[in-house]
Amino acid sequence: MSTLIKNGRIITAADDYVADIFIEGEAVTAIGKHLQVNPDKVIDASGMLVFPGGIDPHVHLDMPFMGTFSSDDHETGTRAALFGGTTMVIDYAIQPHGKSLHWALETWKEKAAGKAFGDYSFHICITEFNESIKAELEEIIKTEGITSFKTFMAYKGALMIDDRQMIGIMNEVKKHGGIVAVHATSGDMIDYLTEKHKAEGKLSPLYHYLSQPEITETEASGRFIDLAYLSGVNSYIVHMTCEGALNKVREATSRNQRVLAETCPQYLLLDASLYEMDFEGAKWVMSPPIREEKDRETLWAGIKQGLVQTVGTDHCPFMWHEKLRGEHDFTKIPNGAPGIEHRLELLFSEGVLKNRISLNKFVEITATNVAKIFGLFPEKGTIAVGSDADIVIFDPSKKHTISAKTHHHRCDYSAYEGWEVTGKAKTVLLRGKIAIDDDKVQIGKGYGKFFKRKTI
Ligand code: DUC
Ligand code: ZN
Ligand code: ZN
Repeated sequence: MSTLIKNGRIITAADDYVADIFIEGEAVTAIGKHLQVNPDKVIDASGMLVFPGGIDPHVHLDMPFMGTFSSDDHETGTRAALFGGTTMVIDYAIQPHGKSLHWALETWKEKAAGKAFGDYSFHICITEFNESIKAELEEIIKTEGITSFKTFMAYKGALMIDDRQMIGIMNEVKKHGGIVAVHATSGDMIDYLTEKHKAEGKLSPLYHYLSQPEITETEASGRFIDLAYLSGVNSYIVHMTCEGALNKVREATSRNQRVLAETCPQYLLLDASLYEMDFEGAKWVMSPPIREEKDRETLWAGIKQGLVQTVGTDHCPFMWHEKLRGEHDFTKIPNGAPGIEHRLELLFSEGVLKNRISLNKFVEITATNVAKIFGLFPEKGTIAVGSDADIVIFDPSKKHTISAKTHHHRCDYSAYEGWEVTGKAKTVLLRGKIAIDDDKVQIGKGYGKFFKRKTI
C-alpha cells in the first residue's frame, strides 16, 4: 500500500515547507515538490499543516490507583489519543511492592496487547529498590528496551521511595545508560499538611490544593536534582507545575547540570481557583495540583527557553462516581483527570495561535523531544525519509468546543468543558495507515504496536 500526501505545509522541529510526502508500507520513502509517483491513494493536504504524530510521554491507562483503576484502558485511551493526533503514548507500568520489574512489564504488555489502537511503550515505576531489582535493571534496559524509570517522592506507604533508594536506582540506571524520571513533591510535607487539614475538619477539594503548596514541589525538585548531580544520571522531572521547581532546574544549569523537564496542558492553562467550587473542584484533583498565573507564565517561558522540553498529559481519568468517593474527605478522591485527546489542539490553539510558542516549538514539545529523550528518534518524532509514517494532517482553522458529550475519553466529564479551540486533527496516519479520518476511526483495535526503546 502506498499513499501520497500532496501539498501540505510540513512542520518539523526544524523545518517549515510545502511539499509532497510519499509513503510505502509503514514508512516515508520520499519527500519533495511535485513527486512523480504512482500511489494507491492520494490525500490532498492543501491548506493543512502536516505534523509528525504526537507522542504523549505521560499517561496512565488501566492503572490501579487509590482503590480503583483509571477509567481509560489501552483500547479507549489510545483511540482517544489518535483522535487528537497522538499516535504513540508512553504509559507507566507499576512495580507493586514484592514484585519484579519484569512482572510489571509483562503485566502491562498484556493489558495493552491486542487492545491498543495506537503505538505504545512503557516507563517502569520503581516503588521498591533492593538487590534483586538492581539485578534486573541491565536486562530491562538492554534487552527489553525499557530505558526510563519513574520514581515517586510522594504517596508514602504506596509508591514513594526514600533518598537512599533513589541513589541506588540512579547509580544503576546511569551504569546502563537509562534515564530516571520523578514525581517530585515532598511526601512528608504533604502528609503533614494533609493530616493537619483533616484534624481541623477541612475536607473539601480545596484542601487537596492547600496540602500541596508550591514549596512541596520546589523542595523535592531541588533534592532530586542534587541526587541526580551526585550520580550523574540522565534525569527528567515529570508534570512540573510551578515557578519554584523550574527555578531549581534553572539554577542547576549554572553548575553545568542538565535536567530535563515536562509539563502538562492543565498546568499551562488552568487556574487553582477551580478548587474553590465546592465538590466540583474534585474534577481537577490531581497531584501535583493546578497552580497560579505566575506559574503558568514561568512554564510558558521555560518552554521557550528550552528548560521544559516536553508536554505530556498525565492522562489519568476517573469517572465522576469514583471522584464522589471523596465527597466528605479530599484524601479519598482518586487523583487524576482526562486529557489525552486534547494535548495537540490545546497547545496549538492556546500556544501557537496566541504567539506563546512557534510551530516548530509545538512539534518539538509534542513529538520530537519526546522521541529523542525516550530513545525513539528518528523512527518516531519527525517527518523524514525512513521514519515511520506517523503523520497528522491538521486543519489550523477548524473551530470546535471541547465537551464530555463529544470527546472520546472513557470519562463522563471533561477537564476543559466548554473550551473553544481553533485547530483540529483531520486525518491521522499511523505507520502508513489512515487511523482517523474526519472524526472516524479507520483501524481496528490491536493495530497499535509495542516499541522497545534505545538508550540516549
Ligand atoms: N498524579 C495524578 O494526579 N494521578 C496519577 C499519578 C500522579 O502522580
Ligand atoms: Zn506523578
Ligand atoms: Zn502521572
